[in-house]
Amino acid sequence: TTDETIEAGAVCIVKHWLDAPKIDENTLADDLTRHFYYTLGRDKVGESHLYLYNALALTIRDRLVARCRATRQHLHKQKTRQAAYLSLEFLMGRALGNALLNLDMTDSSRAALSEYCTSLERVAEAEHDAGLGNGGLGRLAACFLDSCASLGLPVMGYGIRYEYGMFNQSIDNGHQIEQPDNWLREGHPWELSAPEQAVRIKFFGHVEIYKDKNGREHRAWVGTQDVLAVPYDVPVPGYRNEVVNTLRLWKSEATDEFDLSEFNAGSYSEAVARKNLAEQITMVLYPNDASENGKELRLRQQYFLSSASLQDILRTWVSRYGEDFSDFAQYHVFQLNDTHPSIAVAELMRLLLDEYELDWDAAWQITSTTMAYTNHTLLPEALERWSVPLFAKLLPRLLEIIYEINARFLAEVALHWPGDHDKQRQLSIIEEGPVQHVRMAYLAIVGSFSVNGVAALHTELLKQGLFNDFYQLWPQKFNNKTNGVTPRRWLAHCNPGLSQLIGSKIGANWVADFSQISKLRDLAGDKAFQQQWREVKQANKQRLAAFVKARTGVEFDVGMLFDVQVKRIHEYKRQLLNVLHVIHLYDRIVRGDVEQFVPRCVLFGGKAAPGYYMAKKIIKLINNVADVINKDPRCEQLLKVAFVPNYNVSAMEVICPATDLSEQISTAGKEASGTGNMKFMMNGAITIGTLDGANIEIRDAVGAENFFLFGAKAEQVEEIKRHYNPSQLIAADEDLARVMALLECGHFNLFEPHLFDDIIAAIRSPNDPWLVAYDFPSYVQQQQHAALLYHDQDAWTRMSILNTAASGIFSSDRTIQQYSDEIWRLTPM
Ligand code: B1H
Repeated sequence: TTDETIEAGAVCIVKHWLDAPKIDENTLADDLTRHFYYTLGRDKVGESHLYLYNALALTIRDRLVARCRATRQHLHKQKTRQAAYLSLEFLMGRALGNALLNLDMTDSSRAALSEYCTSLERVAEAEHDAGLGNGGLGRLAACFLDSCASLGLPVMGYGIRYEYGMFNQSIDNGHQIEQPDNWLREGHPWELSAPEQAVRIKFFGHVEIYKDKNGREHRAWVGTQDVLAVPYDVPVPGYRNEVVNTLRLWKSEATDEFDLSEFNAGSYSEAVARKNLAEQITMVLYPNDASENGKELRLRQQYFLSSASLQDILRTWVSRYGEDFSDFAQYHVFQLNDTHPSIAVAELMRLLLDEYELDWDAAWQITSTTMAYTNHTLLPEALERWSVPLFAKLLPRLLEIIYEINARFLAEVALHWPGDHDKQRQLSIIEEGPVQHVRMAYLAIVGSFSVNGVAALHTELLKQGLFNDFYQLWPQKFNNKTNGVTPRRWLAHCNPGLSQLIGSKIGANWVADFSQISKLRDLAGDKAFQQQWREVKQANKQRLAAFVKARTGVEFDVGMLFDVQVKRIHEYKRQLLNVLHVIHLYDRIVRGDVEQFVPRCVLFGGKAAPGYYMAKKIIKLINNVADVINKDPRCEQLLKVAFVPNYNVSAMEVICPATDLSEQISTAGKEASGTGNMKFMMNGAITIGTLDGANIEIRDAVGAENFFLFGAKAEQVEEIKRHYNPSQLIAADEDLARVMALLECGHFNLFEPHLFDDIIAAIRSPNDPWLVAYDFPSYVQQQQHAALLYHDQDAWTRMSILNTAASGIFSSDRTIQQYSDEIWRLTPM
């Protein structure tokens, strides 16, 4: 037999298999058993839910693979414009429940599992969260992928397959302890690796100039130390539409060649060390939310992701259309999730110039019409700057290209502001100083056709403040895309009780078309419906109480108001303000001021960046305050406080359905958008919040009377800071004075003197950027207002229903539709 006949035979077999798929609803139970017995080689059912989980995941993956192939083939049939979402973070959480929901296979899976005498819930618990992100930015990327697939948009996610995701947090004596998150240890059944599609990534080396036979000058980046990027594909199912998109995660590996030379020279350990160096790149996620730390390895991660993803896309293009890039920009768009992958601007130039030999103008035309940049923060400490010496060492060719981009850009600046040398210095991509730095946000703006913020206020502040000069230069680039969250995971999946109730009233189409949720508005005053709504909330509170009890030992009483703040611990998010209010409630109880006191359970959760001293102190304070309160018999029926360790996506799935009051209390102008605020709103929590980020749009949507507003406004903040005197404010407010007195006498650190001195000093500092003392009185007042309203259960329930009903615009489907219409210009498949 010749190779050809073998191949023909194989094609025939594959075709036969594809034409008559043997996997469908009816074979699910059989496939589960097959994977359990054969793929995984198990026979004892009782031993571990992990194997059943893996067997079910593989069974579902089979079905995803089939649809993924069909989606790819559909795209291959005609030349289709597509987007790539480039992100250092994809905070996916668990995949099983979401896949079952989107494929409508929950019931059949439940039935299949019943033969093994276990519940789907128990099995699903065995899955590790894919915690490849820090917080909002990473989770946004995950919600976006769900929406892209559900809207049938050709969008591929590109990220890093970190060996270790966001660290696991435990609490020891009130202190945060970080443990590595070895999430792949027990396997990751969802991914499929494609080692044959690995690409080479260059680092270090130097640039050589040479002339070709026509006398044209070329640059070659040589003497590099190369690393392989190996793709692992994770399927992303759309909601009941047969579409399955792909999230491609890159893992770094050593190339083979240097192993050999060193190995043969007898330096076995050097060979291994090089391998380790290569594999280091994708070893661990940097755990800093909204602050950069300037580590070389992080820049390597950024370049590794950007280069691998662009090479992947260019290679596919060349294999289909040859090296003609004239209409490339018509078919491709790259969305940069913050500046983290913004080196892609220079890398696309390099690939087009050096690898495919386009001239500068052609390459720039393509780059600057395919790149789009999303900004996620105004905080100066989060704006990425890389030192030029580091760049020169690690990525010499890219630095050259950045200098050239900058030179041409500064010429444009000179034309726009003739003779204004300050402008050129201010806008330069290269920041001058003792050491030069590359301003990554400026590179991203200059190289992109679109620059967007993530909430209306945030975009306004970008245009009027941080990026004002760029806005004057290119007003048409700037646009807003208010964030959203997927209603599949954040309502349909995590709150089955409420979903069912909603479905019984307005039908099930809201899951695919979340604008329909507004139909609930007409039911907000319906007493019978209110009663059912409360019963669902009560059951969810029971579930959360059990969760809190299991993780902290604290017993929440479901009759009390559940007041929740879960998010990364950061001074600007002001968990501290919340603790001060808790101390105030405690003080009221102790001094007997309990008339009209509404009993509350206050829940905190969130991780502090390991190097963030104040954030860790705040965690310790929350825990100490909780200890004192929970042990005091006077508080027993009135106040409970818990800090739930290891807050993550799966924890939020239990927390947000059970929350009554959602704490969104950042200093105005500091939280770009927030997305937890939207998850709580969807699940019928009422927000107590400042006019910050998307809170403003939440309040506009639900009506001022259904939102507890307090605090300084963004435009007042600078003026307040000018003559800020917190000690005076403390003296003038009796409640705050008493709270500070309790803190300052060491009531919450009796055996650890001075423990909270830094926190006290921060609150009392005239330079406190977060204005904790300033906002305290109005915060307490709104908390009291909320408590009184909670007394009137009918009024509260009505507000709760109205919040869910008004949450339609906070679906990430709406956000993605806008990205698609206004930036990507994609056609649904
Ligand atoms: C947000 C970040 C972020 N903004 C640097 N910026 C990081 C910055 O690892 N790093 O270096 C990681 C994350 N994250 C958040 O994005 C905003 O604070 C939220 O307000 C916003 O809702 C979210 C999504 O847009």
